[in-house]
Amino acid sequence: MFLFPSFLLLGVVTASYAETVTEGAQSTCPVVACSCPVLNGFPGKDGRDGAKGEKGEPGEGLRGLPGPPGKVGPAGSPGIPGPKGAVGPKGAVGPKGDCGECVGFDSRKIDAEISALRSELRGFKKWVLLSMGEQVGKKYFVSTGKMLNFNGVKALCSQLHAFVATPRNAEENVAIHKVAKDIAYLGITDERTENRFLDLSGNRVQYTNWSVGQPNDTGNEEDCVVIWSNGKWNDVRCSDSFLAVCEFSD
Ligand SMILES: [Ca+2]
Ligand SMILES: [Ca+2]
Repeated sequence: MFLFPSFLLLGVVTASYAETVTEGAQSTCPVVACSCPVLNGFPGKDGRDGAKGEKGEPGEGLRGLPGPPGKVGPAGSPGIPGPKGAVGPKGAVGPKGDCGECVGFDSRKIDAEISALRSELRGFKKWVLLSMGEQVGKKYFVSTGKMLNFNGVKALCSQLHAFVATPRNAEENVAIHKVAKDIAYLGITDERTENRFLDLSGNRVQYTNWSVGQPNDTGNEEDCVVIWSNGKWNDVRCSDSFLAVCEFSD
């Protein structure tokens, strides 16, 4: 019951289409060949990409202006140290500097302090000499308490920045006699020439206080001089040990 309208509709469409095709086909194909007209299908899918073409020739357009400089790149790593250079010539001697100025010290102040220390040391030395010895003028005679041979006495007094006690007059002889309190060496010898007595500076002695019968050079070997406890002198062997008495100057 519903098929009739459908066939009817199909017949109308077919007839209409046949007329359209017949009109267009008059100039393209015979009626017999196009007796069964069909509808064109939808376009197919895109084909695969073709092979890459060769690089083209450079264009002939105008070249653009150069761009601005780029930013400075990061610093590179240090290179390998170069070889050591040759020693250069010696420089000229510089000007003489003022030590006081270059190290910030006042040389005048230092000199003043040294002078003050020397004065203080002299005072201390004088106090010691007065406490331990006998003073005659600017001389001080001090017993060391050491019993030594003559060379030992000379060395000891030298270490004390003094000389072996050598009386130049009766007053000094008394002073040495007081401080010695024992047989003590004097700074007098005749080692160089027998019976010619000299002090340790090589000067012939002017004052003497020999005991009776002295000097007698016993055994021809007495070339040094001692002062006895009575203040008298005797020549003795220099290798014997006696008290060391030194004299200091103020
Ligand atoms: Ca002698
Ligand atoms: Ca003698």
